Amino acid sequence: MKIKGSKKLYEAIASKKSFLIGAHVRPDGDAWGSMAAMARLLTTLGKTVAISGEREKAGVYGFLLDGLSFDLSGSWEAFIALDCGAQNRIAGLQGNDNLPLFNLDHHSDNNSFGTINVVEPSLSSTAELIWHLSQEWAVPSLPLAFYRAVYTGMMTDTGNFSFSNTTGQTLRAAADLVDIMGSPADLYARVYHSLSLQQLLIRGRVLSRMRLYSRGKLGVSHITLQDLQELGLTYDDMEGVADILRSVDGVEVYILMKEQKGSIRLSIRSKGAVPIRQFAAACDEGGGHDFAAGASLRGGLEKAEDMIVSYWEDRL
Ligand SMILES: [Mn+2]
Repeated sequence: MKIKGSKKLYEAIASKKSFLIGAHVRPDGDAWGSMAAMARLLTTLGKTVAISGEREKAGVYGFLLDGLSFDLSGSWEAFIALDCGAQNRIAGLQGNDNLPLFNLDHHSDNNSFGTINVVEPSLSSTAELIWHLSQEWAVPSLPLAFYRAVYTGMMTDTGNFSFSNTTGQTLRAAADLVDIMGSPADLYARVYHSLSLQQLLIRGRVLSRMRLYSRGKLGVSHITLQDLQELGLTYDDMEGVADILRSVDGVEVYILMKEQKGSIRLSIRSKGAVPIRQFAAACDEGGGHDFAAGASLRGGLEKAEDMIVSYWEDRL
């Protein structure tokens, strides 16, 4: 696949030696996978690279980062933002916002904030975008760790190749990756079968509190600050929790409300028939994809649930 803007990006990369790489706040599998893949690709091209991120928060994705630098000291010639729909979503840009900013993303609401923008909403993930770039640029001798990072990013953003953003192209890319790197079984196990007991228990609480509205088409549940305290978890341990609400027959839209101090953070998901991005935009702060988005609402859980239920009442 030919990526729009790829030649300009390649030339800009070729003309520079040192790069900082960052992704969105609360990085998910695609964000970590993309950062790791881009760092491996640039290193292979002979560049100096550091990841601007909190390595200790990588959780199950930590294995993708072995040997990569997080040392931000030194001078840098460009910042590469991955998987960020807007500039204010970039984590770790502070102090480096004077650098040329390369924006590589797949969010359809990306507002082209970069000096160079390579945004392809038809792709499943930013990792898939990096895969196509590596093919188009014919980067030789990429390490195994590059392919594993790309696969992990694609796997997590597509719900192990099951969500509506999974296309034939996604699967062909995944097939090419498996041909090169061998079985993806250990990547699946590392990501999906490596929960702590506490992470499993929080899923139990979320399931037991699930409520259905709109004739069973809307599923809502919540996590409180007290839950996190009792189980010794942080919001960084919450990735993927919302998706257990997907299992119920008839549910089209499901929303996990996460209590924060003074506001509620929402994970908003759709099974693929009903776009939810407009709902995210109707919240106090929100953005994302057609079928997966995040937002926040000021106030407490009860007020947030009222807003959610009344919004969807006539729309499902
Ligand atoms: Mn993504």
